Amino acid sequence: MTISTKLVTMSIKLVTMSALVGALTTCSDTQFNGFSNNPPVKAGAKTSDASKTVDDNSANEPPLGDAGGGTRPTATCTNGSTVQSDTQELIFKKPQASCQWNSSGNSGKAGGVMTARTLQTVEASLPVGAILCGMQLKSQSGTLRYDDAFFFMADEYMILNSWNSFTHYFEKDGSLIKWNWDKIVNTRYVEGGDKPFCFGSAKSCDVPPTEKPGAFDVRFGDGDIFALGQKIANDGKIDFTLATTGDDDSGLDCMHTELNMTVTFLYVN
Ligand SMILES: [Ca+2]
Ligand SMILES: [Ca+2]
Repeated sequence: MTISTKLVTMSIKLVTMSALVGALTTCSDTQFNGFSNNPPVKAGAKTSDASKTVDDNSANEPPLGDAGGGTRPTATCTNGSTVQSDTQELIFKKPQASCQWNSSGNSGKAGGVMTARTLQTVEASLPVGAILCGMQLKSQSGTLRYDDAFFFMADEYMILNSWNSFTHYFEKDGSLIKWNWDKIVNTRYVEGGDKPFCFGSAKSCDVPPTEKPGAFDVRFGDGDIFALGQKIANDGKIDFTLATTGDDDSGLDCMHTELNMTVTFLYVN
C-alpha cells in the first residue's frame, strides 16, 4: 500500500468515525432532549384497579432469553430510524385500605421489618416489536406521599424504588433487576437516610423522600433502556406495577396519595 493510498484509507476511516460519532450524538440528543416538559397526553388515562394484594411472583411474561423469537427488527435507535414519542397517562389511585397483613405472601406486623405490600398495576401500550430508546416517568401533581416505601416495576423488572438499600436483595438479569417480594419480605431495616434507586444510568432520578410531599421525574436512556425494552416491549404492552410497603402501622402503611403520572416512550418501530 502506497503512502497516498494509506492517507486516503485513513481519511475514509476518519470520515466514517466522525459520521458515527455524529449519529450517536444525534441519537442521544433525540433520546434525552426529545422529552418535552409538557408532552401531549392521549385521551383515556389508564387507571389502577382498587388496591389489591396479589401474587406478584408469578411470571406473566415469556421466559427470559430471546423472547422476540428471532422476529425482532434489527434497527436500533442509532441507525437513523425516526424516533417516535408517545406519552400515556397512568393513574395509581389511593389504596382503599392499608396493608393486608398475614395474607398473600405478607407476614404479620413487626416494627422496622418489611412485612407487607400492596400492589397496583396499570397497563401501558406500545406497538408490538417497538424498540425502546428512552423512557420518562413524571408525576403530574406537585405532591406525592407514600408510606413506608415503594418499588416500581415495568413488567417484572424493578426500575425504581425509594429505598436503595433494598436493591441488592433482588436477582439480576444482566443489568436488569427482577422484582421478587419473597427476597425482601421479613427484612429488617432502619428508617431514614436511605436514597432512591433508579435503574441503569438514569439521566435524572428525582424521587421524593418517604412521607414528604414531592414529585418525581425519572428519565432512562442509553443501553439500559434498550436492554429493558427487549424484555418488556415484545408483546405490545407494559404493565407498570407500584408496590407500596409497610411494617406495622394500620391505616398508614402500604398507602400513598393518588399518583397521577405520565410515561413517555421514545421508540423506533
Ligand atoms: Ca410486556
Ligand atoms: Ca410504617
